[in-house]
Amino acid sequence: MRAVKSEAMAIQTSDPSKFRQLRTLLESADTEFLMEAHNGISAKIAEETGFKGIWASGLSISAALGVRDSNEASWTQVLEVLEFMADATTIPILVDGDTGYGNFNNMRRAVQKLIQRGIGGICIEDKLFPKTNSFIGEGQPLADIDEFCGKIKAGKDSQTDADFSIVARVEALISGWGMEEALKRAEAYRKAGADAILIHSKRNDAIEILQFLKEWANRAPVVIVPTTYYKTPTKEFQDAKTSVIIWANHNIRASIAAMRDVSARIQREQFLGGVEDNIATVNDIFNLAGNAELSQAEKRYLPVTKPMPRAIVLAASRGNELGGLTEHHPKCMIDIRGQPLLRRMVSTLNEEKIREIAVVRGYKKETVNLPSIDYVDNDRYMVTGEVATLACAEKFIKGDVIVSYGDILFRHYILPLLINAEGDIVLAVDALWRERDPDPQSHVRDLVQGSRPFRTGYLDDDAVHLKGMGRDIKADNVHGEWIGLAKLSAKGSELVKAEMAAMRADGTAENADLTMLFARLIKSGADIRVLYVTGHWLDVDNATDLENAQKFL
Ligand code: SPV
Ligand code: MG
Repeated sequence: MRAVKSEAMAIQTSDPSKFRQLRTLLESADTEFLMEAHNGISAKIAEETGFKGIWASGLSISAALGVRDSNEASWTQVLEVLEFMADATTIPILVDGDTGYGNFNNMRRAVQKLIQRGIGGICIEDKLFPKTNSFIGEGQPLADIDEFCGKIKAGKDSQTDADFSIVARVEALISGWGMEEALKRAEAYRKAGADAILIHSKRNDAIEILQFLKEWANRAPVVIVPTTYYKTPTKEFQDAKTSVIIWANHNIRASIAAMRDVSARIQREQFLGGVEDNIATVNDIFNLAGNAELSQAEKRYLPVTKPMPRAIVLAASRGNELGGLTEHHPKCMIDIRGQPLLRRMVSTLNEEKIREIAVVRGYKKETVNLPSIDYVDNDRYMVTGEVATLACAEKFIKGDVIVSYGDILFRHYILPLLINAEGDIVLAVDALWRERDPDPQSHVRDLVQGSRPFRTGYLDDDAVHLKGMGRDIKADNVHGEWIGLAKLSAKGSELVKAEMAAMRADGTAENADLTMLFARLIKSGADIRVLYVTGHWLDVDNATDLENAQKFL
């Protein structure tokens, strides 16, 4: 069976085990290839490209960490990187274990830790700790053969999975000791239990590697690293029965070149336009990171949260009674202690996590320009009424919606009460309307008759239904004043749109105010609920209101 991606987890699981997969590559009759990677993302890219295995290069991991390939990164730091690489992929990793991080005892512990993290195998080289990269200097001292064989044996004896591989890397050619020494060491390491021999060369041709392969005659799998003899066609190594070829540092070198290019260009141009088409998109990163799986998991495991309503704010009218104060902007933009009225409204909505806000503008619309809001315009605001203004926002009347006048201020607690109130259409109604102004005729007021008046005390929790609305309610029947704030459920939104369509059809939509809309809805059988509040709001119609608004805050 091929490696499988676990559906439920971002961490990848594999079948067969990664240990078996690596061993199969080493023992395969064909020449196989390992691609260098040095962190989670490069490992993912190696797998995505189609490689069957990864070389966790010491040089590359060190470079990616910004340190030298001289055991400057501790072995546990390397282990951390390997853990990310292994979690991110389903293909096996052969880790460049340098000299085994110490003596036989350090090697034993390293092997156990690598197995715990699902690393397929380790390659150790016969040099001294701290190691030096093979391409630096001449005549690097080699490990004592017996000491190195002991290390291989200790590793093999301590592995808890029979398929874990130990590759013994012969540095005799690198250090200038020649072919005899290389073959002698390779044979000793094979006898000590190594699962494969890595023969390394720093020549820029493959002469000594091909000679080694010939004389070795397939006694154990051979791994090569053609970094310096890259011009030799791969076919020559395949014909010589190379087991595994490691492309040892090409991802780190590619990324260094790419990062240099893009950094230099941005630095030079102080502009991103020049590089955008040459770099991976942010979405590409999300895809590589497996964000799709996380969205699926969120659906499975996170509690379902009710989407917050959107809001429609009606702010088309000038506010004539305010005279000169609304000469240059409508009243929703009047400054109330340092902030336009509309901005205070938007903050109140935002505090209740309402983010989708549509404002219908009219008078001096260009001055209504707060950010992060959808605007629609009623350009006929001079000759139309509230229903026509609301109709301009028709595309936003769907799902749960809060409809608000743009000239009101209210205490924050009112909004959550309204959002959570039961009913498809709910109006926030001030039961203390008389205290605001005892004369119902003093200015235009949206008076309300409920199925019962407001009651103080604990028992005011049975539903109140709207019975009448508008100026023709008899004074004795008035139970409150609509504060200009309503909630519609998804069904309520549909009812409102249907009633507005009916009003358009019979020619009443143009000049109607919202009280007429609600009055018609109850006449046609809709259940409109009343949520009583007790003061704690005001609207801004005239200079006195404005004065009260300054005090209200
Ligand atoms: C590595 O990639 O770190 C290696 C191979 O050990 S080399 O750099 O060629 O020594
Ligand atoms: Mg190395």
